[in-house]
Amino acid sequence: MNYHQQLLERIQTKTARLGIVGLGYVGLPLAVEFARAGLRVVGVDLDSAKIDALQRGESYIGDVPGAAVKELVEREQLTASADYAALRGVDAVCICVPTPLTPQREPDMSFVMRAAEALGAQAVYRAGLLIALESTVYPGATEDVFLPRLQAAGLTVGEDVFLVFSPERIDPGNTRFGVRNTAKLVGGATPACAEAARALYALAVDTIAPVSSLRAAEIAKLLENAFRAVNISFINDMAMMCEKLGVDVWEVIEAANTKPYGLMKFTPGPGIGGHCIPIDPLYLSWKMRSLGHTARFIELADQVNREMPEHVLALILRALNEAGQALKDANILLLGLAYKKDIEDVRESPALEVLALLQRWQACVTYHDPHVPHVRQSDNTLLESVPLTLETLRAADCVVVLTDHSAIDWALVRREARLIVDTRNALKGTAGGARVVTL
Ligand code: SAJ
Repeated sequence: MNYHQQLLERIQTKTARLGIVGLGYVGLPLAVEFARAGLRVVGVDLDSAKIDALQRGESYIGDVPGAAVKELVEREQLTASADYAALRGVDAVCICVPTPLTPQREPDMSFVMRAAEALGAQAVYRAGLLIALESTVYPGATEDVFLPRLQAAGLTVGEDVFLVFSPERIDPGNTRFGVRNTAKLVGGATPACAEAARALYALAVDTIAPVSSLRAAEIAKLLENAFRAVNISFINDMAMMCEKLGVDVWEVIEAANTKPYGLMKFTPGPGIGGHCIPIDPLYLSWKMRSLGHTARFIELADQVNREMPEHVLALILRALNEAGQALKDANILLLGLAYKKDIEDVRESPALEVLALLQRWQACVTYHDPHVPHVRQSDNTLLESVPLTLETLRAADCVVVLTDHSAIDWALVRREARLIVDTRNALKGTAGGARVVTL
């Protein structure tokens, strides 16, 4: 029996041991789903706080129930370690580490490279292993990173080691789609690689969508997120055009959305946040520049989306000015710092950019976010979320809606605030004395 057949058999009999590198918002839901499916899963993360929490049977990811973690850890179906040596002897390893940008806004592959190095250093690369990269990368990255290391380990991809790219599609806060019911793209270095990965992922995901190559899978993921970034930038530009035309962009969007075909609804906002949409498309535009091609839509979308915090500042300045008030020393209450509704994540959140701009203009800024108890500021001080009360609303010269969390009492906000700049149309359907300026 060859390595490929042995691997397939171990997967199909669920005797395979699976390693997950990176136990964040991608890796932990994946680890839990595979462990629930009956595989023995060992998760590795360099953040010992995550490991300690998991070993206590606790979850630190909003979408992953603590009870599920507790049960799987108690049964030793799921184990966690900060040491890559724990991965020695696994039959498959899924790599779910961050792929952010450098300060120069170019791909930062350091997390993937460090993981690839550590797997080699701990002799995890061995005959019979399946490696699945899930982190969003530039086209060609999976080959660039892993082929040399596997060859150096004396392994031949497609014969005694198997390599695929299978992009994560986690949508934080999405209560309808999770790991199991979101189709999983799988692109293999060879057909045998893809077959092994399809067998593995079929244990945790209902629908597997095979593609012909590593690059096809890498680029499909970039298409998904560039599609969102470009369309969100377009609707942000529509908001700025409608403002100049004196028309409510939210009404125009709802009107256009009555068309039952040919339109996908996007909504304007204070910019785009998260660790994917603002970042992933730039992995593609960066690669294209190296090939002498300008990814014009991606680069323009990035420019428009990054202008939005300044545009929100201009709305606030103008609204206060019309009330005869300067921004300097004005009491500004921000509602929502998370990068999108009903989640606790503030990474890349445009709300943080709005906060920083207002502070630079010497406004007195406080915030309320029911999901974000505090944020660390650039000067390393902690800013705490204030309670949403009559006092905090009435004390504000301007309330700025940046995240339309469901848990916020928008009717109270509308009743008690004097002036509101609403970048999310969160006040739709409310009534009250406040003057409301929408994006
Ligand atoms: N946003 C808008 N207007 C919109 C939609 C989104 O301003 O019409 C903003 C959001 O407020 C947020 C940012 O864009 O700041 C990104 O939001 P998102 O809804 O794209 O969600 P993410 O980045 O958390 O997750 C996305 C996933 N979400 C959706 O497709 C709905 C999914 O595309 C990917 O699985 C994920 O990125 C990823 O990890 O790549």
